[in-house]
Amino acid sequence: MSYVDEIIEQVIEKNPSEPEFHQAVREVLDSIRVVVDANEEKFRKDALLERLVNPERQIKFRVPWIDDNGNAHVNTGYRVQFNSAIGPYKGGLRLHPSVNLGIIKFLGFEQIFKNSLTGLPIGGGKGGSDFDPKGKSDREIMAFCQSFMTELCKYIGADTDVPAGDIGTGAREIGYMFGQYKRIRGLFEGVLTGKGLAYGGSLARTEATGYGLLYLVDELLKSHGNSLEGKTAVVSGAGNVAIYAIQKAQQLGAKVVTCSDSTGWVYDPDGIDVAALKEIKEVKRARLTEYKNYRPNSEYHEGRGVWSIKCDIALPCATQNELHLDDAKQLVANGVLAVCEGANMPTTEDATKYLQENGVWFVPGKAANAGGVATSALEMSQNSERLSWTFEEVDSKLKDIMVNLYHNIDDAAKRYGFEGNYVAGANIAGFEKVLDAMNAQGIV
Ligand code: NDP
Ligand code: 2IT
Repeated sequence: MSYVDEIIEQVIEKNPSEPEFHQAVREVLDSIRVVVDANEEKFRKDALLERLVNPERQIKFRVPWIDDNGNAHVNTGYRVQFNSAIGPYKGGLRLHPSVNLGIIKFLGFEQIFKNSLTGLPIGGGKGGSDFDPKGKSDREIMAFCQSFMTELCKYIGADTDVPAGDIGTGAREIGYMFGQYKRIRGLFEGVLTGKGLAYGGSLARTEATGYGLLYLVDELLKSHGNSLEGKTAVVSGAGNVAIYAIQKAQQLGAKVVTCSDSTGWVYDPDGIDVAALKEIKEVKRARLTEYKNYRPNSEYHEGRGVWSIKCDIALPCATQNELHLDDAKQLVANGVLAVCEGANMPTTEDATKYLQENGVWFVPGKAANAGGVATSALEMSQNSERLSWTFEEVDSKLKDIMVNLYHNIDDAAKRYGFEGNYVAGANIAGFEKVLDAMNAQGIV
C-alpha cells in the first residue's frame, strides 16, 4: 500500500468519529500524492506524514459559566495547535453547538495549508467551544468568553498562538476575550486578531475574508478572459464572510440574489440589500425572516435552497458540507461557471468531484477564503510595530495577496500536470512551504 493510503487508513483508525477530519486529510493527502510518491523513502524515514496529520498539541478544557437566572452551565473548550513549522499557530475560534474535537481538527489541519498559501509567517491552529451564542444576553456572552479565556490564556500569546474569529465569534466576543487575557496575563499585546479599532484592530479585517474571496474570483475570471461584470451570483450564509462577499461582488459589477442562515434563505431578484442584511445580522442579531420587511419583492424560504437558483458564480459562505452532490448537479445544469468557497470545506467530496469533472472552476476554501487570516497576519504586523495602516493600505495588500495566491495555486497545478485543478494546486503549493520548513527544522 502506498505511504499516502497507509496514513489515510491510520488517521481513520486512530481518530474514529471524526469524519470531517478524515475528509480534510483525505483531500490534502490525495492531492500531494505526486510529491509524496516521488520522495517516499525519505518521507517514510522521517515520518513526515505522521507528523503532518498529528497535531503538535490538543488542549481540551472545561468552561463553566453562569446564566442570567443564576444557573451554572458547563461547555467544552478546545485549542488544537496543529503545526508551527512556518510561524506561530494562527486560526479562529468557533462557537457553535456542533463543535467537537473532530471539527476543530479538520479546521486546524486546513489552516496549516491556508496560512502557508498567504505567503505570511503563520502556522496552523484552531479552537472553539460547543457553546451556543444564539439567544444569549450580552452578559451571558461575556461570562462565557471570560471563563473560556481564563483557561485558554495559559496556552496562547502574541508570539506563540494568536486566535481570531470564526462562526459565532465576532468583534464582541474578541473584545471580551481580549479584556480577560489582558487582565490575567497583564499584557497588552496582539494575542488575538479581529480586535476593535480602538484597541489594536486592523482596518479592513472585518471585510477581509469576503473581499479577499471576491478579489480571487475576479482574478480567476480575468485569467479565463471573463469578468464579474453583469454576472449573477448566489451566496449562502449571512454572517461575516457572506455579508462582505456580497458587498464586494456588487462593487465589482455582479448581482447577488441569495443569502441564507441556519433556518432559511432569501431570494431577492433585484440583488441583496447589504445595508438591510447588516442591520438584521450585525445589529439586531435576528433571523432572515426579517429581510422581507426591508424588501417586499424578495422571497423567504424555510430550509435549504440557494443552489437551486440559476447563477454564473456560486459562493458557499456558511459552514462545512453545505453544498451536496444534488446541489452540484443543479448548479451545473444551470450553467454555473465557478464555485469558490468562502466557508471552510462547504462542498462535499462527491460534489467537488462532480463540479471539477463538469468543467466548473472550483477553488477550495483554503485558497479562496485565505484573505481573512492573511489580514489577521497584517494586524499582527501592525501590532508589532505599534502602528495602524490606512484602510486603503491594508485593502491593497489584501488584494495583492489574493491575486498572487491565485497565480501560485494555478502555477502549482500546471507544474504537476493538473492544469485547472485548483484543489491540487492549493494543496501542493501550501504543502511545499510547510515541507521545506519541516525538513529544515529536524524531527520535531
Ligand atoms: P458567522 O457566524 O458570522 O456566520 C455564519 C453564517 O452561516 C450565519 O449566517 C449562520 O446562520 C450560517 N450557518 C452557520 N452554521 C450553519 C449551519 N450548520 N447550517 C446553516 N447555516 C449555518 O461566521 P463566518 O461568516 O465568520 O464564517 C462562515 C464560514 O467561513 C465558516 O466556515 C468559517 O470557518 C469560514 N471562515 C471565516 C473566516 C472569518 O474571517 N470569519 C475566515 C475564513 C473562513 P445563523 O445566522 O442562523 O447563525
Ligand atoms: O478560517 C479562518 O481562516 C478564520 N476563521 C480566520 C482565522 C484568523 O486567524 O484570522
